[in-house]
Amino acid sequence: FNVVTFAAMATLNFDLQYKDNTSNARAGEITTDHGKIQTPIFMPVGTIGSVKAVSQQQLKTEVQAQIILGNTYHLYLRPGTDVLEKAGGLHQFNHWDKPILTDSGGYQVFSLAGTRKIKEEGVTFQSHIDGSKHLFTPERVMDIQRSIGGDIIMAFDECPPGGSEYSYAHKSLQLTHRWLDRCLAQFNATPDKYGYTQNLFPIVQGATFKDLRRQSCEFIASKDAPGNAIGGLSVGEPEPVMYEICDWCCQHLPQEKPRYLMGVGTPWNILECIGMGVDMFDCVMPTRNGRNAMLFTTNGVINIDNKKWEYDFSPIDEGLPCEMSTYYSKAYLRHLFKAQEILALTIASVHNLSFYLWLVGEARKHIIAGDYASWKTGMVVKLKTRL
Ligand code: PRF
Repeated sequence: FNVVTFAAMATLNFDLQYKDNTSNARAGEITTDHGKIQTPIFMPVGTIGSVKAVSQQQLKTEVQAQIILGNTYHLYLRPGTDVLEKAGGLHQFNHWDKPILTDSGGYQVFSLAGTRKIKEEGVTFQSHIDGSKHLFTPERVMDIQRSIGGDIIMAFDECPPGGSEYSYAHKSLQLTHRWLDRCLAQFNATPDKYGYTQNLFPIVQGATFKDLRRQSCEFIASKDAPGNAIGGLSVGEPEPVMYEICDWCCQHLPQEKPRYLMGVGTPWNILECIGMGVDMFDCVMPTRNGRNAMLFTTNGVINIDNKKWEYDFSPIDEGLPCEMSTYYSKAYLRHLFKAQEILALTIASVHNLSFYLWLVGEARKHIIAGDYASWKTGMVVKLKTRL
């Protein structure tokens, strides 16, 4: 049997099941070799192959995650591709048997690494762990993501900083497009390593400039990839600009392919962008902010550190189908944070992720019911409330 035919047969499928009449929201189903994903979906971030403070068991039974993220940059630096290959890929290594998506490192190199230099060939950077020097090229990043074995892997892009000028954004976009062609060539020249199909998503860039964004959407659409991502947003631009560019990109990306908005965002950001036609989201916010005592609930935002909760023995959030959110009280979780008990980090992370997964599940229900726009308007107000 021939690997190329097998790969072609099991390429990710996107079944666009419902379109909302009152907005551009869609509900669909992505099928990968590690199972199905119902969209719109939120993907918990598991940077180093672990969603911080949360076990795989909790991700499945409490959070009800359908797909998690890993990061090429981190996994390459530690444990390294040799360990991952000998384990049989990340799914075997961390025992997550549902879909995995890996980001390419094209963002982490810029946001985390020390001194870095961008050239035509790729990016040289210094590890944030030990200062050692490395080179990421589009080819190398494809090879690393082949070794990690994510079901969805991302093209190597440059994400220009928020507020970039037109001339820089334009040059950067052309480089990202040349890198995409090199990613595709390398990806197509290398077989799947572990017997299931990997899918490469290209990334739209172009900063806050509509003509560049349109150019990028058209270039990327011409590659006919199984899905497309929108990068370079939520990097410091004003929120209305983020919404305008996201909406613009959705209008210029293919209807029949999943659209992934990278690294966004707050619960209300997610609801607004679902309304524009985004299908997939990831963000560190529920876990990172959770570890900082910020809770997102069905009634609004809570800072659980606040004295206000000292005697509040009501559940963290009664509105969620998550045991941790309904079983433990606000006063107890506040106490755990005050005492710097490590369980606090787990409860807050599991709760926040459950909330995010609940939110996209509710969005899906309302898209199917055909009343997404009116539901969203009320929900956004409620979720933004500071309790
Ligand atoms: N590119 C990649 N990953 C990302 C981004 C990007 O632009 C963003 C921007 N919000 C988050 N993660 N490769």
